[in-house]
Amino acid sequence: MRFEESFMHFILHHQERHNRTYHFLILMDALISAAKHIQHYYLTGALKGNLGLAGEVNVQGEDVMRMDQIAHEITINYLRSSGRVIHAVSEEAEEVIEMDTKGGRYFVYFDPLDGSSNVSHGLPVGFLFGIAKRNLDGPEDGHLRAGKDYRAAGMFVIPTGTFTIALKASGTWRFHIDETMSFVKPFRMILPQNSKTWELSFNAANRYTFSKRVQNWIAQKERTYAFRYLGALAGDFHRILSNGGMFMYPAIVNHPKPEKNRLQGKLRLMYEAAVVAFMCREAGGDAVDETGTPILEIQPENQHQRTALYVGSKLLVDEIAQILQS
Ligand code: FDP
Repeated sequence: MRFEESFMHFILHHQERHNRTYHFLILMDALISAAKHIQHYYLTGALKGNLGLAGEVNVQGEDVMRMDQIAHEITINYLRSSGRVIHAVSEEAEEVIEMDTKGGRYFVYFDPLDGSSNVSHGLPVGFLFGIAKRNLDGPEDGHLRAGKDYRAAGMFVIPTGTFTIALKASGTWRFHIDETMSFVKPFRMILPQNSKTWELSFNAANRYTFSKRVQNWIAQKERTYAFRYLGALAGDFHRILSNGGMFMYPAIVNHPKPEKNRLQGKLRLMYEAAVVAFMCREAGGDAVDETGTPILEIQPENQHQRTALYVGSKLLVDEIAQILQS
């Protein structure tokens, strides 16, 4: 009989190999439990037909679907009871959430249900998270951390049962859920060099609202690469990690209704863009914003800050970065 290595064993071995404490293991156990719990709600909710709008508006002024709120509360509950988190930042909460301010070691930034337009269809959504560590030796250094300071970042694609995580300087790894609800079978993700499988992923309806140089670049590339868009960052980025290419959500600068321009882009820096950028860099790729600045270098000024995002194979990201900087 063959037993696949589980994620928890994988992390245990990783911590032991690097002579580290078990605190990170306890934090990961909380995140895994939250993801499984959310997956359960998502599947049973879809079956019962109760994934509708909750009739509330979130801090970004968007409709909150009932699942977003449920996923947020589930995650907060597990993080709090882990006793390892000092502060958490959630897409669903305007303020930073204080947890164990004395004993907590980690800052956790998360979006518990990303890609909410897929919810009412029962299609894939993401649970994205980034983790930074408190400065235990020196002065307190706050929760606003650039992606380069993250210790780990990952995403669950719900309800497909895939989980991808990148560990600082130790690569990006994918796991699949088995019949016992364990994430198993670590597989190291490295972006393919061969451009045959590369894809481009962006919302084509926005194409003519991008800057002229980005539009021109797309026009040059569109016959070279396949095009895919699910509308949930985790699902779209999952494909890019496997196949190579680039996911982009550029700044909206040419909208026919100027009030609808999004000069800062749409996606959130701390719990969306920096999370996928971290995973991408550990898999050999890169990510930049609208000025061609590496996403992982951006120092956030606010936990809900937005950014434009170009993430994927290094060759394409370098190419677009050059154009954006010119
Ligand atoms: P959503 O608004 O549906 O929650 O940042 C959120 C996000 O989804 C990403 O997951 C997704 O990549 C993008 O926004 C989709 O935006 P568009 O609907 O504008 O394409």
